[in-house]
Amino acid sequence: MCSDNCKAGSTERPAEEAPTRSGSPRQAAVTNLRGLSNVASIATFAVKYRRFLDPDGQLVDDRPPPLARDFDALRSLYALMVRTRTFDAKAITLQRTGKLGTYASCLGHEAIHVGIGNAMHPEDVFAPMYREYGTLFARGTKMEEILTYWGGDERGSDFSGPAHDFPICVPIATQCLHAAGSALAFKLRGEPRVGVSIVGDGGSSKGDFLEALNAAGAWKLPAVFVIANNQYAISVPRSQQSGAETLAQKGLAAGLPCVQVDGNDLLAVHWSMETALQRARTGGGASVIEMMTYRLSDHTTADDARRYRDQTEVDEATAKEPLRRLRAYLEAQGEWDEAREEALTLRCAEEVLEAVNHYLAMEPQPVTAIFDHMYETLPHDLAAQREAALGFEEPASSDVPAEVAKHA
Ligand SMILES: Cc1ncc(C[n+]2csc(CCOP(=O)(O)OP(=O)(O)O)c2C)c(N)n1
Repeated sequence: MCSDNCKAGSTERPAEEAPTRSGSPRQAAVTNLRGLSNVASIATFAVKYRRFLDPDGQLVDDRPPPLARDFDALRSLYALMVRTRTFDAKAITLQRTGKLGTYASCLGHEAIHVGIGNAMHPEDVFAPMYREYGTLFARGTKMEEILTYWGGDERGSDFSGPAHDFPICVPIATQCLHAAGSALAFKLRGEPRVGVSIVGDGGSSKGDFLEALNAAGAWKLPAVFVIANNQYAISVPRSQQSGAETLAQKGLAAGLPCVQVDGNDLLAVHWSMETALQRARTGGGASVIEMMTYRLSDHTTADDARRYRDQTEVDEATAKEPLRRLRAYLEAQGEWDEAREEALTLRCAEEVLEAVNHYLAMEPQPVTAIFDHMYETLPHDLAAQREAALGFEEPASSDVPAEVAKHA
């Protein structure tokens, strides 16, 4: 399915050692600069781009994947995207009102996250970064668990999703090594399972990412490496991160098939994931997928993106966002309407409210909990800190004298 989209290049020497000129003007300039214009290429590469739905929700490819006609599936994927966005908006208001710690929004990334989660099998392993709520929800994680995590409570990492998935990973790109490691284990055990990781455009500059790709290429591991290119690594724009024309091509040096897709097009995301997962599951090795999107929110609630980008840029990106394009497609097919949208909006609001109430009603953990899950036997310096932390423990409400409690 992927052959016309993912063919990354050839390392065979051409039969005729004739002068060739291939690739981009940039490549040609480099070749000429070095005075090598009379030698043959030994490797040429291309990175293909795939989009099925344009920003107006029109099909732009005459060979859409079967999902394009599976309206039950599309409606439920659209519903999950709306649920995710409703959750995201609420989480930000919780942070603004002091009920949640710093939070990383997923606004604009919903097609990527939901598409990945839906294409994966439960037995696959997901190694997330920190904003893939749509994937986590698709895999069974509860909204209150995400809130608990961002509320600074480690119990939130005990997701109801598959227990073999990795927790949220903040050290940039290290999760790619976790996916590669899982994939190595699956290969050694002969299990038809896939390790999947996702990294940002910024994270794709890290050694961890490139090392994971190298291991996956060298050992033909069953892995999929997604780059969610949302155009910014906090305040650093894509143009300042890399001189490469695409980020997908970082996989070429590792010998991996690479493709770039429209990450706001659920059909393209899902198609590319299914293709890569199937390749990995059937012994074909790993793939790299660069999914193009735009971070419509601040980087996190600790950021103010107005300081480094213009509103016009955000407005242009908003016109291409993933929910309105899928809704427009469904409406044009007579598979969605205002009444369905209203009912969905209501359901999502209720579900989010229930999750928030659940989260807010949780009994806080004791202060000492932060010491209790890392070591079997606590090193002496941490044991001393644990002892000192007991002094910060708030008295249980029943221990507080009634007069004090009244004014608390
Ligand atoms: C190893 C490491 N270095 C630095 C940071 C600080 N940091 C947090 S997010 C971020 C930018 C990540 O940008 P990108 O990879 O593009 O992902 P995005 O957040 O845009 O989805 C940085 C540098 C970190 N968390 N880990």
